[in-house]
This record gives sequence, structure tokens and C-alpha cells, in this order.
Amino acid sequence: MRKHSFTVITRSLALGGLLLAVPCLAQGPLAGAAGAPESSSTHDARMKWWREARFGMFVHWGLYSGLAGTWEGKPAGTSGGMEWIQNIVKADTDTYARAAVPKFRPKPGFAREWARLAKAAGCSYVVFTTKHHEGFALHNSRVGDFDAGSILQRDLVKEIVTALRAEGLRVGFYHSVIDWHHDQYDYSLSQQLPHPLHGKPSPNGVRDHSRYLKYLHAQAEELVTGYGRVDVLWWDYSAQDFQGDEAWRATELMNLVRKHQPAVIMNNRLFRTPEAGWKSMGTDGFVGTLDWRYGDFITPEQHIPDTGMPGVDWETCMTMNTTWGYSEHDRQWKTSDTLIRNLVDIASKGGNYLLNIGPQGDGSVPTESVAALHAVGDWMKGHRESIVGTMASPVPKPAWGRITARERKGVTTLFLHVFDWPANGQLTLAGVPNPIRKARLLGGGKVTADSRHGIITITGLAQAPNPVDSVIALTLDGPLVRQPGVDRP
Ligand code: H79
Repeated sequence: MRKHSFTVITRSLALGGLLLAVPCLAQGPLAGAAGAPESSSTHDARMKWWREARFGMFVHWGLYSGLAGTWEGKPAGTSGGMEWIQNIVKADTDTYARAAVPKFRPKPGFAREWARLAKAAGCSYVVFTTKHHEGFALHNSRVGDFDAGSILQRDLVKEIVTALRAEGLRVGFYHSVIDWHHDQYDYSLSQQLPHPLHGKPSPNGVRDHSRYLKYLHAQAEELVTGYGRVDVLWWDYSAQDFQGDEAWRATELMNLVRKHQPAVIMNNRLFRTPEAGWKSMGTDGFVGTLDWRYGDFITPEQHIPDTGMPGVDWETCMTMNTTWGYSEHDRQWKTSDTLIRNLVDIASKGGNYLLNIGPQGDGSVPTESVAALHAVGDWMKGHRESIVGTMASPVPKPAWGRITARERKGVTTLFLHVFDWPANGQLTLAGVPNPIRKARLLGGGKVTADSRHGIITITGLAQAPNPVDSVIALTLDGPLVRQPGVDRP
């Protein structure tokens, strides 16, 4: 039995204008490498780079990418996740592989394009699919024959990791525990998890799920031992009726990964319980608590929480059109303005943005995604300090935009992100008690800030210098003072 212990941490809480240091209980015991509890300070140290990063790139790429949302000459759909095409058309794995393998032809140097794109966009990390639900593994596996090594005589994980490292990017592995290929994956054990043969008898007779789990663990071990440091493991996914230790031997799997990668950061998707942050089966069905034994962060999918999640690390993953895996039929692209404001919105609530690309079967990135990411990168170039290394706003969001915050050596900086420039040219901000030292416009320009009766007023600009998001850095004396309910770890 695991022992429960509690760690006392202090958290600032402004009560009726009074600033108090209130001791509160944060749930302690975290499975460390050898099952030893991880302290809050060790956890914070491990999470540091991830919390500072704020912006990562997600890549969905597998056999489905070559199919491009088309099955037998017809669109399998015009919106939604085409990485699910095998399930959408209910193809068994042999039929699927026969159609898809010939269309998956990675061009030389594809990974360098991804890495440079992520870097140009201002991302600090990249999470890519080492295996999606279809079951095709991108590495060179010794324990299976449905992998890039066996079928293409290439190790695509190695190619990608090498390219990411060359750009100084952190490396994350997405790995699907759901598997539509493996002949021992017992899909009859869940009513909620998808499988192309769902509701039908298994063509190869009774399945021994424990044999699939051996394979799953063995491939995970290959991935965390063969490619150097792995910064993130992004598991996907579990259902209320099939999850955790029963479905995946999840605790053991996490400990196996931690044994080889003690600093790795893992998401919460091996589980589907309230303790692991989940409320329901929906992709926005999460609660604002997380016991670290079930993962380090919560994963809202295609969704930005209205307010942040105080005390919990979270990352919104999102597509740029409506599909994760490439589709030639999906034209519903978000504008780069939306992507920039999403990033700012998420940062202002203390979360990370994991923004997806779905490269084609040859590895090339859709031109729409390339253009949008360069536009995000252009904005980031002049405004990076207002995103990377910042924390959630200490006050609720103002009508004109969002706020991100930074505190260094007792000096607080608030970054005022102005989406809608007030018609009278006057920005106001309430709830910030610190005296003002300085106000400056990022990218250059004079602004004036005054504080009177607890309200800060910024003047000096008649029009928005940047139509998407103009940022004013407001330097304040003293530490960051948070209003209740807008705290973060
Ligand atoms: O990998 C991506 C998705 O494939 C996976 N997680 C992200 C990161 C995912 N798992 N579950 N879901 C997404 C939610 C289920 C969405 C569905 Fe659909 C909507 C299933 C059926 C309709 C999207 C559209 C997938 C198939 C069609």
C-alpha cells in the first residue's frame, strides 16, 4: 500500500484587502522512480521548463496522413479527426495497412522542416505521435512488425528527435495506449473506447489483453531508452469503463518510464477518474484538481478553460483546422490572429498551448499551417517576453484583453495584452495595488501610466500599434499580489 502524506505549502491570499500567508494542504505523495514520494520542490523543479515554455507544437503523423481523409476515393469526412479514419470506415488492420502503407512515404529531411517551423513559431517543445490508435509505431521496434523499422527500414523517431534537438527544442512523445492493430488488444473490455471491430467478435478468437500490455510496455521502454532524453510523455487515452492499472498497468508503466527518464513530464490520460482530473468522457470534462500519481498535467482538448485551474498544471491541445491527422478535405483553418490570441488567452490563465500540425504522408506540412505558424512566430519575435516565462494574470481578465505576469527579485511585471484598443485611447486596470515604476510598449513607443484610487490608467496611444495584440509592459514595485481564485502553482 502506498502511504499518504501531506505537505504544507503557503499561498498568498488577499482577504478584504489584507494580504495573508495561509498554510494550506497540498496533497503530497507522488510516485517517484522507485515508488518514493516526490516532494513539492522536486516536482516544481521538474515542471520548471514546461511552465516557462507556454507554447509547444503537436504533430500528428502516421499511416492515416497518407490517406489524407480519403477512403476508396471518397472523403471519409470533411471535418473531425481523420487520424481516426480506420475507425470511421471500420477497416480491419490488414485492409487498412494495404491501403495506407503505400501512401506513407516520408521524404528525406522532413523532420528538419518540422523542427525549423516549431522554432520559427516560437515553440519551446514538440510532442509528436510515436504511435496513434492505428497502432503503427514510428520507431524501429524489436518487439513488433508494424513499425517504421520493419516496414520502411527507417527509424522515424530517431530522425525526428535528432532534428528537434538540432533546433534546441524539448522532445515529447505522444503514445496511444489504444491500439487498433495488435491482435491481443481486447477491445471487448470497453464499451467506451473506440475500435474498428467494436461490437463484433474478434476474428482471431479470444484475446489475451495481458499480452498486449507486455507489448505496450516493451515499446514504451524502447522509446524511453533508445533516443536520449525524453521531456514529455503524452499518453492517449482512457475511458471511465477502462482505464488505469486495470486497462494499461498504468502505475507500472509510469514507473517504468520514470526509471529511465526521471525528469519526464507525463499527462493524466492513463487514467479517467476525478483524482486524475477527469469529470466525464468529454474532452472538456476535467476538474481543477490533480493527484500527481496520475500525471503531471491536465489536458483540455480543443478547449480553453474559462478561467485557469488554480494549483494545477494544464495544457490545451488544439488543431489549426478541425483534424489532427492530415485531411485534404478540411478547409476550416483558424486565422493566425485567432491562434495568437488563443496563446495569449491560455498564458493569461497559466496554461500551455500545444498547437497541432498534421503533415502529409511525405512529411510535408500543409502550407496553411506553415503560413499561420510563421505569423505566430512574427508576433512572438517582438512579444516573447510577454509569454515565455510568464504566469497567470493576478486579476480577472479585463474587457480590453488579457494579462500575463512575471515576478523577479521582488519586482513585478504585468504584460497588458490589448486585443481591443479602447476608443478613448485610455486603458484602465483595477485590483493592482503595487506602485508603478515604469510603463513601456513592447516593440518601442511611449506610454504613460498613473495609479489613482487603486485604478491604473494608461494613456499616450490613440491607436493600437498591433491590430492583433499590442503589449504594454508595466513594471511594479513589490511582489505579485493575486486576487483569490486566480492563483496558480
Ligand atoms: O490524438 C488526437 C485525437 O485523435 C485523440 N486525442 C487527440 C490529441 C482523441 N481521442 N478522443 N478524442 C480525440 C475525442 C473523440 C472525438 C471524436 Fe471523432 C469525435 C470521436 C468521434 C467524433 C474526431 C472526429 C475523431 C473521429 C471523428
